[in-house]
Amino acid sequence: MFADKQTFIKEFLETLANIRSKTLDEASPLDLYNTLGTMVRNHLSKNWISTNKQYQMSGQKQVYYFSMEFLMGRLLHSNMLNLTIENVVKEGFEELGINLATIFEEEHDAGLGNGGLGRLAACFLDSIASLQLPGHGCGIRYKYGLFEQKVIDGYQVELPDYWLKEDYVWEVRRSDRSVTVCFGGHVESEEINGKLAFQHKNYEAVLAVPYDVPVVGFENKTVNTLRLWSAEPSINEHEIQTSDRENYYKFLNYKRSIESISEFLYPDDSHYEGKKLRLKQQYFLVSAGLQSIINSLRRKSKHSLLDLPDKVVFHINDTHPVLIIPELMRILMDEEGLSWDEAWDITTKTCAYTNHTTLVEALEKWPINLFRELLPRIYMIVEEINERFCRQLWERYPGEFDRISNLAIIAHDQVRMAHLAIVGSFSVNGVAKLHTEILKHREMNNFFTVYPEKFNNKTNGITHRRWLMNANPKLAEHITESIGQRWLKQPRDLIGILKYANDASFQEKVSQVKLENKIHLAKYIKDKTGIVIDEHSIFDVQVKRLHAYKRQLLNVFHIMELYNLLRENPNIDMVPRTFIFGAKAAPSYFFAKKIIKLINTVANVVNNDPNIKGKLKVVFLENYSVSMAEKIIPAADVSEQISTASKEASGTGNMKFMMNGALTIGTLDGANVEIHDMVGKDNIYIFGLTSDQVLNYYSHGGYVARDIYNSDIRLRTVLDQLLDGFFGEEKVEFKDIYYQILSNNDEYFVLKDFDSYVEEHQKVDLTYRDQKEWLKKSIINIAHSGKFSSDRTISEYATEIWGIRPYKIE
Ligand code: 26W
Repeated sequence: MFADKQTFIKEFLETLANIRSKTLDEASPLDLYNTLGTMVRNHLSKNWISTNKQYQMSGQKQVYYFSMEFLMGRLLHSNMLNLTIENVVKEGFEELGINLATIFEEEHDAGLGNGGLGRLAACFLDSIASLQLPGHGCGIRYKYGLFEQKVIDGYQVELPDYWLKEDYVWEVRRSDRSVTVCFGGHVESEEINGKLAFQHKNYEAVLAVPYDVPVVGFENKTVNTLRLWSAEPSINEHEIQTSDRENYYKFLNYKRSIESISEFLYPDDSHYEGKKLRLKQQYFLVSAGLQSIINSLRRKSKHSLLDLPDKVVFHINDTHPVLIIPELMRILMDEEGLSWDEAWDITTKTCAYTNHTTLVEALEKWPINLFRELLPRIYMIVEEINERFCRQLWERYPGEFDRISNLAIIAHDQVRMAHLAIVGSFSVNGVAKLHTEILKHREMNNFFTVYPEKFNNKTNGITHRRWLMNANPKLAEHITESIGQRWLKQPRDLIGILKYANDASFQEKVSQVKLENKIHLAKYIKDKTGIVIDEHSIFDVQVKRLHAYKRQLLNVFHIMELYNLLRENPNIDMVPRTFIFGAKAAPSYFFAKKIIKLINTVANVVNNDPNIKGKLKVVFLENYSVSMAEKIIPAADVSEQISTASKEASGTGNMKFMMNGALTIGTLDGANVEIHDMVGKDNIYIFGLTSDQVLNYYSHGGYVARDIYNSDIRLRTVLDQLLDGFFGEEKVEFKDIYYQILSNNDEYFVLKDFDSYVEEHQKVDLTYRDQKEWLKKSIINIAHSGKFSSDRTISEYATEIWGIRPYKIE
């Protein structure tokens, strides 16, 4: 149907009539989107079926990536790119008078994730399929994705994100593959043939129904699967007599409580909350996913699961799906009849775990009462894992109570999920070199001593197909014109443009593309916010979740300082700057929401002050999302990656910006360290404390924020403006920020790093005036960004952790 323009047009009009009962002139943009989406889905279905068949026949080892979050964004454009049908569609649409770009805008983002961890999972799926690897995602089909953010009067307001309002063209409901997940009840044991057998009784049964989403590889025939689970009552509605009122109401309550399991995504990615529903979600995902995988293995061959580690590997994306470890033990022992030792041997050879954060407040720990009540059999297994582990430790460290209780999986009436993950997995990895070193030598040092062989690093990556080819097609085209198209499949080949870093015509083209992208973004900003920005100003961008450690506050303080300078002297010599923010705060994260209010308050004053002659503009874009990132990042000049060193495990936005030619201003944190290593110190703006310095202050003290307040007049002015109503708000509005810094001694070293931050920004300003120099640095960044393609990351996972090989689909 995409063979040539005419065939496409014919099929398009037919499909439109078939599925929407409309002719072209009656069709809305949404009709057109749905029609095209359906066609693309139909087009890939042959390869989807054959991929599944061929994996099944070949008995290839496959990876299942278990994650509570998949932040997929939109799929139409990326699927079309991977299937190489974009040109035909574009030509066909031109003839029909349809603008393809506006049709892409009709797709609702699949926002089934919070931020870094969820987007990483989505990039990984793209790379797994593109590298022809047998691997699939396993997640939850939340009815509501991450909330929609509105900014009202400068404050964040959250609205539900009902992304399934229109039919989702990419999913296929597979009720024939439904499984049952059991909660609550109690466990009875009896001896059968000299062996203890456990039976789960009186449980609440939940039907888990899978919805499959295809994951298309780039220019190959691989179509892997993202399987998302939805919770439904296991009793059918028509089995209930509606005349029996009491019973019917009971059923409705039960139905509601079951459906709540897959109702919404928890919107917090920084503070762990011990909510029962969240634990329910976690077990629901793991149990449903695992049962369906085991069922399919059983369908394939009748023999036992003893060779499971040769057939599959389960990847645990942070601790959220860690219950896969006891769940697998349960299935192997209670259903397959294996012994503890056999089951443990298999489990610890099939599970691998990635840690994504060292923030203590994000570590998952479940109260044992809640855990035991909800998952009685699973709790028994975790208890046994813990006992055996502690016994082993006792042999190794006799008498060292403290050390053992530090390492234990269950302690102080809590189950520590990270401990369970490390003990039950054969691999534990961090997501950037620095992060892994911090895990090994600080946060998880005790475990590293026990299991040094398990620890390894896999620096994150991003798919260059979505983030360069799709988001910045003109830059991609320009690169291809210069070095050929091998880089599309071998992103490391981007290094080929290094030789053009000083080439005037290459620079000119890069500059032109950037300007076009900036004009585009400026128009978008004007349409969305009414704010007019100068496309020749420096676009200085910080887009990411709002969190104290990411230090949007440092950025705002810098803006306030610039504004104070401009008020004093509107003629100061500076390149005009536009600061652009996008950030969602967790709904219960009071401090983060205050910072959003501060950004908007400062923006309002600065943007409306005619005296500063448009030299400074501040834009807060509401509802930051994957599709918005695709518009912003290609237009950025400066990428703000300014977390307190040691706090950001990796960051992936940093990589997206670099790949699109923005220069980074950042701390030596997360993957910034590796970006710095790649591009060299002259092509990145590094400032602030190092992670060692930060960690030293945390352990030994010695930092007094108030001293800086007292000695630095710039900061004193800025901080005082928070309290004196300078920005036209009530005086109490920002007092919490003020006291967080001065009374709580500035936990994230905002004041400490301020001076060096400002100094680097001055260098940015100076360099930008010399466009040749700036473009050279920009090109050097793009040239080195190939390392940060998730294709590299995934090849490392495949060979060093998963032990899986590419399998070519014919
Ligand atoms: C319990 C609530 C909760 C939910 C999600 C706690 C923590 C999380 C995630 C682990 C937070 C997260 O997204 N971490 C980010 O992971 C990215 C991918 O590895 C990294 O690039 C970011 O640095 C890290 O903050």
